[in-house]
Amino acid sequence: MKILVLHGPNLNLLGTREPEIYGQTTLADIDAALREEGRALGVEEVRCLQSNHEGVLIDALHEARGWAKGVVINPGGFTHTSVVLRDAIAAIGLPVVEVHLSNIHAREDFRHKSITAAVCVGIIGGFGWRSYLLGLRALVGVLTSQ
Ligand code: CA2
Repeated sequence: MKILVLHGPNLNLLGTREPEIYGQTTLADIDAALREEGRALGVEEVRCLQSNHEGVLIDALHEARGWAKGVVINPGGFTHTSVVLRDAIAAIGLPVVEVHLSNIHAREDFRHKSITAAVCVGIIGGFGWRSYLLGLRALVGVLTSQ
């Protein structure tokens, strides 16, 4: 079982700005923790990609059909804006878990709506970097019970 992890725009800045909201953990730390968690769960590969570009994220979702069993995605700000990302998630036919570092419902009104959530198998948010690990665990649970 191989899993794709996608990080959306600005998440490359993690650990360097706004630590009061997003914590001090860097994206490299999160990717390392995900790979370790994947090993513990018996996942063959956890492949991580960050992009600030909608099209790159969509291409990665399309390509995942050829090699991955499922996807963990933090769409970043695209969560609240991107119909095209939602369409790509819906189109690929793979289980996708949406994760957020922050609790989007406890923040500004414009973050309360996720355009992408309805086409994901589930969403996890508010647990900082641990949201990703919880998302990976949930995805593996879904895949092993299928
Ligand atoms: O809580 C999350 O994971 C978000 O997806 C993060 C997005 C935000 O737009 C969503 O509403 C919720 C923002 C990611 C930006 O990350 C930064 C990290 C460090 C410094 C600045 C931005």
